[in-house]
Amino acid sequence: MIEKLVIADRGEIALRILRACRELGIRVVALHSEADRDTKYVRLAEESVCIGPAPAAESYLNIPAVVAAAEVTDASAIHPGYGFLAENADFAERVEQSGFVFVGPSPDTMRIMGDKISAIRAMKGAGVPCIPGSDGPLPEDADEVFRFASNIGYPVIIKASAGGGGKGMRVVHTEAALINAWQLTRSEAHAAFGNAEVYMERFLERPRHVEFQILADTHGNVIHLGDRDCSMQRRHQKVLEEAPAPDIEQPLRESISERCVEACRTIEYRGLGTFEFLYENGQFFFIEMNTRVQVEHPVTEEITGIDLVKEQILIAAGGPLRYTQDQVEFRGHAVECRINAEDPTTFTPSPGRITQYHPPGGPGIRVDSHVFNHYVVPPYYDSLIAKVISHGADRQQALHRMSGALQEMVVEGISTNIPLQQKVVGDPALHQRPQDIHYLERRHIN
Ligand code: MV4
Repeated sequence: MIEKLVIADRGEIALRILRACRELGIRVVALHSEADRDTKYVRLAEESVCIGPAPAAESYLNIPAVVAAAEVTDASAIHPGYGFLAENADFAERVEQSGFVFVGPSPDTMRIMGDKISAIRAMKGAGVPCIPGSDGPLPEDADEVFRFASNIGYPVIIKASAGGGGKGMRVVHTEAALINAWQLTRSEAHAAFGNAEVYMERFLERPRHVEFQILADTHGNVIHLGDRDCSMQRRHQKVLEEAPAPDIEQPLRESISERCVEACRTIEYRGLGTFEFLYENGQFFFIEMNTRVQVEHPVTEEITGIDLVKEQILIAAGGPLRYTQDQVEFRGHAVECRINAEDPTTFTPSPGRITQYHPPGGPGIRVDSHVFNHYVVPPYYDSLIAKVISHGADRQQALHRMSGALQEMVVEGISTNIPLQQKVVGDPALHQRPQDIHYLERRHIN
């Protein structure tokens, strides 16, 4: 068993992981930059190590400093959280080579999923439905690229294989625009990722973003924990997530989750994983797989009652899954609102001192946050300061409880997106039906 674990992330997820460790009787080493010295998770951790100055490149992204901190504290495992090094296969490999348990899948699996072409190839091969496309890197020859596009049918999207999460992609509506877009995406990909490889897919115009959560141990057991709808986003930053994804036919939901489970068996996946899909006209299309715990994991925890971070650590320790698929029960509906320290009109970060902090509470309300009265939000990192999660018997109750929670919540001294979240949660169109990935930017902002 793991006796001491290093948390290689900051903010709310560092506190979330610490709490899971406390339940498991695991001692915690909190790693922090000079800017994060006075934080709740550093205070609550049994030990802490300052790994460098405020800029992430010199602290949270410094692989030798993170591994050295595990060595000097004699820890046995490293949890990478969801930011910084969480999906860095080279980091995972260094962690394992240094004799530590990496809380996540194998470095080889991370490498496959980090390269989007190889991820799609693996998933298509394992029976997961994918978007009609080039099924591999685009060739160097312009005529062949034209042929690919006309076979797929316009509009198409060109994506960098090393991209993901919205970086390095371009939509092409006409043959006239194709070659330019192809060359531009290639050179951007080369500059941004050092890898010019791009692929092509049919562009889906108004899909929803629906993802499936799976859990796999090292003994061949795999279960799924249902799905989440994350379509409410702005510039690839999720704003509101919910579970289960509304208005999906139950047989289709079950068939896709079974494909994901089967795919995990095929590739011998280990740990917590998320299959991201686009959902349009009653069909699912795989786009990417995330190999980390995700920001929105609490909505799944609320409807299943399963502690995903705890399970993730137990799997890393070599334990068998503690649930069979039959033992997973889905109860009600959950919604998460991400509360960011940002200007409500310009969306620029709003760091500074929180002078008043009153988190909401009551039945069906959970708040995951590392902040407190007089906490200073540093300017160096992302602007997430809290996640408000509501759980109810059904979607309507979960949304209603969320409205009340947002009204109750007080954060003063800095600007937050609470007013925007209130508008989103009160939006009649969202109550009526789940919306597509472009809805928020069309209807609420910009
Ligand atoms: C797409 C797409 C439409 N058609 N692929 C953006 C992030 C990356 N994970 C994949 N993305 C998209 N891929 C095809 N073939 C639209 C998006 C997309 C998107 C996807 C999920 C969530 C938000 C999004 C916002 C803009 C575009």
